[in-house]
Amino acid sequence: MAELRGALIGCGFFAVNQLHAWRDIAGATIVAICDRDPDRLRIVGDQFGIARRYTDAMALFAGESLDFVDIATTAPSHRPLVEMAAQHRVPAICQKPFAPTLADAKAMVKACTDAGVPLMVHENFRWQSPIQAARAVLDSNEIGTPFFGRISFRSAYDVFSGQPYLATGKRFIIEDLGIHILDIARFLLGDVSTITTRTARINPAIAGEDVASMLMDHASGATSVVDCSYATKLAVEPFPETMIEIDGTDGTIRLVQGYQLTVTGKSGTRVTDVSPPLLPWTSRPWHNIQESVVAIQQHWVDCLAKRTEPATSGADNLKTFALVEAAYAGAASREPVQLDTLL
Ligand code: NAD
Ligand code: 89Y
Repeated sequence: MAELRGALIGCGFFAVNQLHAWRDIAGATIVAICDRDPDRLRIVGDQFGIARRYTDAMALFAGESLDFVDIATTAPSHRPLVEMAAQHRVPAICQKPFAPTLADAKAMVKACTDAGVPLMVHENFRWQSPIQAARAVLDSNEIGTPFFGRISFRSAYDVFSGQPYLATGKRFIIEDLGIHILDIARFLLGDVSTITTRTARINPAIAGEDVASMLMDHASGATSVVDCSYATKLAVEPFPETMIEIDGTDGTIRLVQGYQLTVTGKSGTRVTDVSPPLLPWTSRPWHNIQESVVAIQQHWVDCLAKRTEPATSGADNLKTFALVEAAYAGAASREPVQLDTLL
């Protein structure tokens, strides 16, 4: 297959990882970049040797012949940019959170479906190698049928210095980080029917909630607890590790700090180091997230080649995004929220 020609819109903090990852992926090249901030455009264009640069996305679509666009801006611009891609019949990847509201996300899925173009949300946490290792254990049936899960992310890492907008939004941890952890819960235990949520703001310097505890019923009958915090000071800072406990009819999975995976099942107990690899351009502690960027972008290229739907397609991500909306609604009402009322 000929090399795919892609463009990246949004050359900020996280986009640098996406551009490094594109360099590692065979079959696709980023031929043009766009950012409305000329300084970011220059810095990133020079760093990655990309000469074709635009400050306006309309001009990018008009000026380039593209096989896909990779949208790495923050949520407020996602809907207009995805709709622009659909208008130009260009397949699109959109960073999480998919959109500011579920209504926007649904409109974006419809625009791409109507235009007949693939849409994938860059929901990368499920692509982290430790999470994939846990999924592989479930697929092997070693622990039987899961009936309980706890997916946990607790940290006090300063995410605000790299991403200052996280301190100012009315919504914080569920929309920014919890979305990944909720997606991992769906990935491991299946779709969710009901969610009950409690939130708190511990850090007085931020506008949104930095603690969220969620209890979920899965359609399979399993129960899960998803708990997230950016107010948890630990002896050894675990950022950005997600811890996992799954109990099944024949055994258990435990993914603990330090990327140690313990599986007790039909063939006894096995402890494995599932640390993510340190790639030449990645650095600790972000390497876990950075490596998953390569995996999800490779998945996109594979799906375009095979004309198959990406695992985290726009349509799939509506179910993760609905959990975010349901969590905020349930935190406000202190009542359980049924997901089928939103989807
Ligand atoms: P950022 O503010 O550093 O960068 C965004 C860039 O987009 C800025 O340079 C801005 O000028 C540009 N931009 C915004 N609107 C634009 C438009 N309409 N046209 C052209 N350029 C535009 O933000 P960031 O921290 O890089 O985050 C970007 C997205 O990545 C967010 O949605 C964030 O949640 C997500 N993110 C994902 C992960 C992950 O692991 N998946 C990690 C961090 C951030
Ligand atoms: O924006 C967030 C994300 O997607 O992963 C971690 C993060 O950078 C901070 O919470």
